[in-house]
Amino acid sequence: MATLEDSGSPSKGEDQAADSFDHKKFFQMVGLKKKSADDVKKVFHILDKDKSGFIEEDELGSLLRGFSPDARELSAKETKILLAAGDKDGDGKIGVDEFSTLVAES
Ligand SMILES: [Ca+2]
Repeated sequence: MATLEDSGSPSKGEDQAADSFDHKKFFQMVGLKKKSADDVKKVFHILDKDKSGFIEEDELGSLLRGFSPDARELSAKETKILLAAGDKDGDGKIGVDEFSTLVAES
């Protein structure tokens, strides 16, 4: 008899095909995880387009374009998931330390 574990799908009951962005895989793919702390901070400042010192939700949605100009925008759902993963203090935006932690955890 098959068990529930055989399904291999997340238990949330959501389709993984859409909204499939995985920041851990992405950070590894672009080599961010191997970069020095200083280089990770440089990337942060590129993504912080308005130089507010934080990556806000709209800037987070354009994350992929910080690495490739013709990349797609993240969906609203993907952006919220990524924000939730990175926003440790719950202020709704990602600071440089939170970004560094997010990369280090990937
Ligand atoms: Ca900003």
